[in-house]
Amino acid sequence: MFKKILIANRGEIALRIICACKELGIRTVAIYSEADRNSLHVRFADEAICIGPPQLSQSYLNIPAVISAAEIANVDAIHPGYGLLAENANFAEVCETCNIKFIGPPPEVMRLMGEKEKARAAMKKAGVPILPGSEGILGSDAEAMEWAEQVGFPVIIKASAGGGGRGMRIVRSKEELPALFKAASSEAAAAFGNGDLYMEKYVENPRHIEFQVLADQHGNVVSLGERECSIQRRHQKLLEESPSTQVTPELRAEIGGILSKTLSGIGYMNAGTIEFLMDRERKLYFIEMNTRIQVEHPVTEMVTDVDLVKSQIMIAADARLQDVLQGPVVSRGHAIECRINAEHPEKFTPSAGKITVFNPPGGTGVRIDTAAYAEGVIPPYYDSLIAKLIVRGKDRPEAISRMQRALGMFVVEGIHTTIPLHRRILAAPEFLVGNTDTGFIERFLAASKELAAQAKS
Ligand code: MV4
Repeated sequence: MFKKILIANRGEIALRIICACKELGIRTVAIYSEADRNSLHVRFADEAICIGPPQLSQSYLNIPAVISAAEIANVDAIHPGYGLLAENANFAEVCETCNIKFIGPPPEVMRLMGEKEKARAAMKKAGVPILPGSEGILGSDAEAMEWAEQVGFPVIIKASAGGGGRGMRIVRSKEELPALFKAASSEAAAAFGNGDLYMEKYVENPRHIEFQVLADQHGNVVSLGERECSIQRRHQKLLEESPSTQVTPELRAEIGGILSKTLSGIGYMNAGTIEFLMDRERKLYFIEMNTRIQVEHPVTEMVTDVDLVKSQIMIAADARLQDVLQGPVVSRGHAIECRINAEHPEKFTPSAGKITVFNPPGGTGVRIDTAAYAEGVIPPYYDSLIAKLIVRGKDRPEAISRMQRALGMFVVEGIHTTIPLHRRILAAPEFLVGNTDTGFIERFLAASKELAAQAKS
């Protein structure tokens, strides 16, 4: 087992990784920027090294600075968390070269999944269902037109280097295709330094459902079921739950089986998330794979009782899945996560500053992952997630009422948060019946606006 791990991250996920290390008896090294001197990840790590000024490019994204810290502290491994360097194959390669274990899949596999068109082709070849669409990178708008007519409008053009919605265009007719192709291509080139595009049939208001897997370094893969993550705004997830109300045990087993075979064949290792879209017929189609631990991993942990971060570390240290899991994975009850962001409630703009009061809720079935504390300052340089409130109940109704009461007891003062928004979402009739496709937030916000206008008149 590793003796010492460097955590190449900050905030709640850095603390989450420190928790896993402490329970495994592994020493921890935090890295931090000048803006994070008073952070809890610095306080709770065994060692901490300042790696630069607040700007991400000069601190948490500065590969030479991160590697220097790892060399000075003489660590065996680096856990990248999510975001930042977590899906940077070059970083994983540098770690390997320096004889430091990168806790994640091999760089080649990260690179394959980072090229969305290649990932799609690999999944198709292995028998994972994908949407009808183009084969290979689109060479020109003329080629795009040929595929679009074969697939049938509406189609969606996506950046192969993309993800998170950038370089994406929905095309509803022949006439608008050339201009949208050009726009997507230049947006992708500017954002990712790569203008490569591919095409899929467009699914109207799909659900976003993702499967969590763990794979060891000996070819064994296990599926830990799905998370439903359709409640998002501007490609930022707000609320996630597990299981999905729309996935039957048969469908879960079918997809789990296909994924195990496929990922074993690809040589996948460590934790991974396979994203699907679900259409009105409740069919699942692969769209992308994430090669990291995700923000919403706790909902899977709550229903399966598997510690995913500890599993990642043990797998990277060459443990076998059977020794990591010590028995079959069984899912019980229902879990929900609300992302508590420091942001303005209506405008969704970041709300940095000092937290004056911080009273997190507790009680049965409640978990909070956070690095926030009273009198702590939320710096303006980083993302706005300040806490994740996760609950588990015996079923969805119990999880919902538990989340409502926990949100009602979560007091944060000094900054604006998404707590009031979550309370309203959880009370929405559409949410209560599980009608949570990717169009939910838009309908919900329009209805809230309507209600507010009526109340005034
Ligand atoms: C789609 C789609 C409809 N049809 N692909 C958005 C981000 C990127 N990861 C994939 N995305 C989408 N791909 C096809 N063929 C609709 C979206 C989409 C979406 C997906 C998941 C969650 C929220 C979304 C919001 C808008 C669009």
